[in-house]
Amino acid sequence: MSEPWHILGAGALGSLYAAFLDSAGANVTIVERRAGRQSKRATRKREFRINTSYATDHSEIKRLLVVTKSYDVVAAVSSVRHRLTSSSDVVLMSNGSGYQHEVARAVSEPRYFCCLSTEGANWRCANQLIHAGTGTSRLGSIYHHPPPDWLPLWQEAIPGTCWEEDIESALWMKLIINAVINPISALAGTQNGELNSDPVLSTKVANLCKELSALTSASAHRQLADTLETEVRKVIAGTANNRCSMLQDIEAGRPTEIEFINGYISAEAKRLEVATPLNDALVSAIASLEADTKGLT
Ligand code: KPL
Repeated sequence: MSEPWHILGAGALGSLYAAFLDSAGANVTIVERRAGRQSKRATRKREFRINTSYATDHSEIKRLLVVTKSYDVVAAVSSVRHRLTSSSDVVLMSNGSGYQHEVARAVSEPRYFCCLSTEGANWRCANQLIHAGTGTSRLGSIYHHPPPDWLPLWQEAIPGTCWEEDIESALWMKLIINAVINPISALAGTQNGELNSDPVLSTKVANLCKELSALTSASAHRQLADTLETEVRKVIAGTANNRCSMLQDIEAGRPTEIEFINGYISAEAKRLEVATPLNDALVSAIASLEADTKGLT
């Protein structure tokens, strides 16, 4: 029997992975950080046979998947620090960059892995999860750990799971994709597809890709510079009917992940001494939009 899996951040994507692992026979537990959410999870527990535990419990966590918002990863993992040891493995699966090293500094006991997922999931209603799009799950380690012993379980449970030796380049490409699609469509209030079909938005995409290609050429991922725009356009086409996560956050009055996406890029640009005025302007524009909409929801 494989080690039990714990999941922090049981939104749509976290719950989809819980269901995947459960269907392959893994023992899956959702970790709640707040009291009072038991009843909602109890209904889900009947559907997926998934357990609930609280962060404050004491049993050891051997396998942990973290699917919170990027700005919440450090707090989420810290809340179960007393349950993690040097034989624990933690898989980080949030958008953006920067939090991976931050959390490893804050909670240094476990081994960390990253997962880049292109699965789509959303809630039809409070307890009914829809698997909206089949994608891939690329696993890897920015600390150069070898493939873990639970990789075969993931490959059985989650179709399209592969081990990525150069996960850092894959993370950079995903960062660029989010840095282009999320703020432009959030500011325009549109589905992703309009970024290819609307001439004004499409020009914004082209200009930002050009700026980020120049930054990529100066980075450790320079081999990706020439393909950035093609990759971004492909994801726009493949997710044409999506409203991106940043737009959903704005509409729900939640904080966005702008600091861990375009904010991280601005910091990298400063470090590499490359000017990124379009990207920097998007950070400010989203921060203002967030401030304006906070009180309205
Ligand atoms: O990851 C996404 C997001 O919305 O955060 C994309 C790929 C842009 C899909 O909407």
